[in-house]
Amino acid sequence: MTTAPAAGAANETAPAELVAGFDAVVAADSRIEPRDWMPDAYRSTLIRQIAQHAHSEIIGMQPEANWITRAPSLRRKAILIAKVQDEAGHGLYLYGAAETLGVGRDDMLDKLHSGRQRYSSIFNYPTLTWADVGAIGWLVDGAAITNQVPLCRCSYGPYARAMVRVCKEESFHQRQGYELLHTLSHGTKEQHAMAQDAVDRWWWPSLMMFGPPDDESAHSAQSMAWRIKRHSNDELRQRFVDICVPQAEALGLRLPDPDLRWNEERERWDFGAIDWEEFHQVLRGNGPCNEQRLTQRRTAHEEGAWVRDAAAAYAAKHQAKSGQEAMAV
Ligand code: FAQ
Repeated sequence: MTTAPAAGAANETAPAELVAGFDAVVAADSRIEPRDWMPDAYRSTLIRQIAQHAHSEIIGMQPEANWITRAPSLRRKAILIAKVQDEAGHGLYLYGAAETLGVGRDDMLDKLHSGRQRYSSIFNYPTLTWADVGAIGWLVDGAAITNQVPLCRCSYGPYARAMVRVCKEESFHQRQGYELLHTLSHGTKEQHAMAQDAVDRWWWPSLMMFGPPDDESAHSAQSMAWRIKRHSNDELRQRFVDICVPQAEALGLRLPDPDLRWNEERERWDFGAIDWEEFHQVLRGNGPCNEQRLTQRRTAHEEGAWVRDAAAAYAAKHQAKSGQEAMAV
């Protein structure tokens, strides 16, 4: 295909053959690659979603990192450090994927820090006890996998390929959370109560991770037509509930929803109403930890300036040296 215009360039008047070529690649379930022509709106939708996803990964390090120094054993501490480090890696793959669309990392971080780009609502809740680390692994990583496995077939190549590796790692994260909760649930009475309390607090926010209901989802229809998203928000939410109910039973924990019932006709679990007002409040910046998360992120960025400067100086020195060597050959 032909070379892409600069990001954001108006291309509403693009020649019909470019549009037809793009449509044919999407319809054939093939991949659009960075140098291919694509509609401006497709590009900006991807930048919005991938940047939001990348931001979620790095902000998502905070609630769990809160427990690294207090993990109950060396084994648990090593696992948690590895997991938090994985989330940083996911952020890097995703920022890299977004950069292929012509947007700079500094620009994305600037938009995160100034509230012009979002991160997932889920990371605005506090981790009050050690069991929250298990609930995040089981429920938050579980929801993330349910949402992200279909993204491995997203029509944009770099995003789809990043998702393959991310999903493998998330699946390990989910299992460690499940195992942690299983241990607590089958431990002392106090440990069981702590696990139940964590599940009580994380269940509903996890269901909100899938986004607003389909009839209020501004972007779903277009994103599905472009095969960025493969399933609607409600479809994935339902899939997640169906996976979690038997797992909760195996864990010996209760999901905090009195309306949870098996529906013979649908062969799916019916579940209670989600408090969408709470979701909108969190998106507006009024969740329990929004301010804390962004303040900590901005501080980390400012305090890390010397690392970025040192890396840039090293890269420039290295480049100058390899330039001199090339001249000498
Ligand atoms: N939080 O029209 P839709 C993880 C916004 S990674 C905040 O339905 P769309 C790993 C949405 O941006 C978790 N905002 O939007 C981990 C839009 O805003 P706008 C992150 C939300 O894009 C685990 C508006 O609402 N995963 O957890 C949320 O078609 C453990 C209308 O919504 C991803 O980002 C929300 N929950 O569907 C890390 C996956 N939901 O621009 C550490 C990729 C919606 O109109 C520890 N993203 N909004 O102002 C997606 O699949 C999609 O973007 C959705 C939303 C499904 C999240």
